[in-house]
Amino acid sequence: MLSKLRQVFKKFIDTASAVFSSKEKLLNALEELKIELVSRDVAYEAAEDITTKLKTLIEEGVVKNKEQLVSSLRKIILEYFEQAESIDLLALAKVNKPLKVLFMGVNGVGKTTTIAKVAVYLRDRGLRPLMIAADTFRAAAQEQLKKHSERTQIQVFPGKYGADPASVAFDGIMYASSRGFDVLLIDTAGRMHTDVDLINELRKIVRVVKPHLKILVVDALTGNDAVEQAKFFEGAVGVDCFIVAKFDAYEEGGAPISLVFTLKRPILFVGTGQGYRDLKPFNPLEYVDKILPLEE
Ligand SMILES: Nc1nc2c(ncn2[C@@H]2O[C@H](COP(=O)(O)OP(=O)(O)OP(=O)(O)O)[C@@H](O)[C@H]2O)c(=O)[nH]1
Ligand SMILES: [Mg+2]
Repeated sequence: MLSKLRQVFKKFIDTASAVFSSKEKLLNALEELKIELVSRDVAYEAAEDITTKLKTLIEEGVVKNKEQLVSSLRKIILEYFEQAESIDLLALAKVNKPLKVLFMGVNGVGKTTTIAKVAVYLRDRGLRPLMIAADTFRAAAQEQLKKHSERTQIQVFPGKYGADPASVAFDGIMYASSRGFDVLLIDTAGRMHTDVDLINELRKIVRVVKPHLKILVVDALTGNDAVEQAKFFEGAVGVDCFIVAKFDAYEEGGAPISLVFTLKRPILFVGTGQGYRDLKPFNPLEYVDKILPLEE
């Protein structure tokens, strides 16, 4: 996981540590770092911010050796994650009964699978989730959630293929209201920014459901496009936090930095496989430990 971004930083740190006496060579190394970060899914603005901050620290004489390079880079990146206000799903579920959570994202990123995982995560922690199948656009979507329901024994509120997803979601909320569910996990159809009808439909779902949390699911393997998706959904309906699916197969590494830098919203979980318990809370420190290990 994340090996390519780690290599980029390692190469830069080795090169830069060897040329501390030459300002010109250091600047070249920084420029090279910026380009390589972008090639590993770090959004251009984020890559520029990282290298500009580091350059200033070097010029001010704060960073003079390898250890200081590593610790400064770690600090710069950790600050991005600290700027995004953290979200505690379990705490939110305690104060909102039931907590309404809307899952959205482009086609095939992992929304439906992620809902089943989040449902299992919540049940493991003593909560009662209900999955609401408001993807009425794709015929197989209903079946998919039903299958997850059978396997996990977590209830699903079904919708009909072709029905209005906002009314399915609304009916699901009504159904849940007197039945003691703690969290409602609402699935939606995958949509691209070019699907004007589907985007208007998403706006309608948001108006009707009034979710406490709008989660954008992104596929780590999408690379830099994940940032475009984030900007688009933020503009269309607003995004409260991310779940990054398919993190288990993710080598490039930069997507978490890009997403959080761009929207200043946290990453709630990462998906780490196809199993129901392959969902981990995203831990910025663990992430930074992987891409910029203290000792190597
Ligand atoms: N390796 C891995 N595969 C995942 C992960 N999350 C989802 N997948 C796989 O990605 C594929 C698509 O997942 P879905 O959950 O159907 O995606 P979706 O966003 O609901 O798709 P649409 O509803 O068609 O837009 C499935 O084969 C999942 O098993 C993950 O964290 N790791
Ligand atoms: Mg789906």
